[in-house]
Amino acid sequence: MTTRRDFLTSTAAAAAALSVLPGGAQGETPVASPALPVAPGAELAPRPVVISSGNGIRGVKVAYDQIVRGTDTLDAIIAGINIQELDPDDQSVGLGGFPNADGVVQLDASCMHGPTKRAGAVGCLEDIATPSLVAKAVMDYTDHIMLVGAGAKRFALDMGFRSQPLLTEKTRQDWLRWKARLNPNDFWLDHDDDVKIKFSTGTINMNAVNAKGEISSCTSTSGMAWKIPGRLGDSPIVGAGQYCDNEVGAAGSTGRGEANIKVCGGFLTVEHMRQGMAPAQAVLKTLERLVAMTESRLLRPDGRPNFDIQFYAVAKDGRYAAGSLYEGADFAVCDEKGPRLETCVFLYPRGR
Ligand code: SD4
Repeated sequence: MTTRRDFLTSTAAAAAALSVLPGGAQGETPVASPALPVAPGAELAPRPVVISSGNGIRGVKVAYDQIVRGTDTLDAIIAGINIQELDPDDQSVGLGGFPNADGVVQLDASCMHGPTKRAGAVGCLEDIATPSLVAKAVMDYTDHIMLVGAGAKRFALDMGFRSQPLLTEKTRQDWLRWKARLNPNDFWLDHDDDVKIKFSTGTINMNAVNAKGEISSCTSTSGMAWKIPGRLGDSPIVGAGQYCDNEVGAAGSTGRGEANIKVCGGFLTVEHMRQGMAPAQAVLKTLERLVAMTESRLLRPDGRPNFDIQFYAVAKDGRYAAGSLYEGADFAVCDEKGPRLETCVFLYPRGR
């Protein structure tokens, strides 16, 4: 049993252990004890709650509604993620996702189901629009956790998934432009235009906790545009792209996967919550570690990373937050107040 005195002591210790908390995270109270399923004061955080990267604004509502009707948290968030995977206009995931340097769309996804402590993942999956569902099929129907490449595709076909071309006409045109602009001295003529290739939000991560405190997480992506064929990002890596522990919470990431992999950011964020940090503090602590692990070639003259990355976290008691290296990122939430975008806490203000 944790007494009130224990709680106050551990809270003070956790607060003291934290360095400066930029980005408006100061207001949050650290959780009392990792052993407590529901922290004191958590009655302010309603459950169920679903959070995701900003591009999941439609998906969090679908997932929330399903969870309220009794659907399992993992099935519900995958239904939310499927919306982006099947949307040809979202060029960061599934159908219409940016291809690799060869013009081939290779998709990554992973998921974790808190109540049963199971996980599944696929990497470099071609021709199947919903890698999140294939990752769940790996979890449901095999004794493995991760399948990649040709084996992942064969597995998906065996499981009844439909093979389809994933490169849309728009994405193919963007790829041709990228190729043509690569080298002014090659035999590809630059297109006679200055169309900017627009990078969309990039990847979807979604996490949910239901009224009973059951938690799940899932991440799906087409990865970095123009990547070297065969490249795996953080999204399919359990512990990096997403992680879920039913006793503590879930966390996931979007942004530069190479940076996340080195800090196992999904796992690390959940571990921060286990140590007593509130979600906002947990994501900021992970971002601080990530900056400390950034190699010098990726640092700007002011010492800050020349890329951005986000972490999303939900605690078992329903509190949630998302954090970004730089100010200005949004994330999507749905609870009893309905779907909305909220602002990420951050390490660095824009323009400073
Ligand atoms: C990756 N984390 O493959 C993904 C990409 C991403 O915004 O999130 N882009 O590295």
